Amino acid sequence: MSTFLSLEELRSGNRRTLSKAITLIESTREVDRDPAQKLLSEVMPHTGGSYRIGISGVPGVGKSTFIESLGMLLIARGLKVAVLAVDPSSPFSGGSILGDKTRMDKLSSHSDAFIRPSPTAGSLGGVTQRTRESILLCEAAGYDVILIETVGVGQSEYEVASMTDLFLLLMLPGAGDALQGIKRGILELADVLVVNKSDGDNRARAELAKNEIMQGLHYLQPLHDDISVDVLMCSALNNEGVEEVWDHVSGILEKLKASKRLESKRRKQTLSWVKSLIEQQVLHAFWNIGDVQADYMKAITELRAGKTTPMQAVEEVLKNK
Ligand SMILES: Nc1nc2c(ncn2[C@@H]2O[C@H](COP(=O)(O)OP(=O)(O)OP(=O)(O)O)[C@@H](O)[C@H]2O)c(=O)[nH]1
Ligand SMILES: [Mg+2]
Repeated sequence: MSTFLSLEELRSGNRRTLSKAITLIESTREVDRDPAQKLLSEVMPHTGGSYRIGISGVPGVGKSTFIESLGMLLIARGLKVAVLAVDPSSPFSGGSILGDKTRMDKLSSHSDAFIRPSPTAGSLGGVTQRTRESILLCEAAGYDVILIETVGVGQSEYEVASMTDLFLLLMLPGAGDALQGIKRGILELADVLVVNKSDGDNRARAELAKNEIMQGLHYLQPLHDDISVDVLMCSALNNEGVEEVWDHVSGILEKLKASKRLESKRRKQTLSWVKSLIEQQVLHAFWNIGDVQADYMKAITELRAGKTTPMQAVEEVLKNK
């Protein structure tokens, strides 16, 4: 597969080449492993030039609609936009991309945009791992802004926040509804909060949500002394307030960049990525040691039969490894 992929072609911005490159790094085939690693090493000097933005929120809050609206705005400003979706819960590849394509109608057919669905759950090393590498490929291909959509229901937020420069959380109108379903920890990840669907009959309810969220934020320690976490309102559907959201977001990003905080944030992210890669490989290697799987099944069977304790079962599996 790699014979079709040259760094020059990728750098020239060919979208098909970028697609193929992502397919290569997502591949679980052993033969693709080395070419994928080689390609990633080659692109490294050409990465880091984009703004990486995580966009999250409960299902149906309007993430895809927001990305369509923001994406078209960015393109109008002369930027190239890549959209990556992370949905670890998706049982098959691109579970929601059919819906997304219709929500991102204009964006998906624009030559300055690139949209990629979530990798197949069960990819080696996990979905978010592949997304981190896809970001690098998109940067090498010349994309200026990379938007990463993730469903706001679990672990994926933490992982997306750990690979982006800024995390934007979309919220629903209505007091009580606003914080519903959002775990406190996820609120803490947000650099910017936006109440979407602030249109028509929802306007008053959006104000309520905004106030409630601001009160919730009151108890949180801000991430930076000089950058407050603000709550904005928009209607992604009607294209209202999205420009203000971008001005706010880009203001924060420019501030982080000018003060070198962006650089140090990314450096820390890379270090913890390396650490988690090592941990993953060690785990992978462990489960593939000769008798480990058989010993595990045996220990579990004995545990179920009440013949052993959990600690003894662990010892049995780890013995002589
Ligand atoms: N009134 C109104 N409806 C909106 C707005 N944004 C999105 N919607 C609608 O909300 C529904 C869900 O929008 P999506 O953009 O698919 O939401 P999502 O968060 O991407 O959903 P998942 O990908 O399924 O998690 C659609 O019917 C949209 O038309 C908005 O600003 N105002
Ligand atoms: Mg969506």
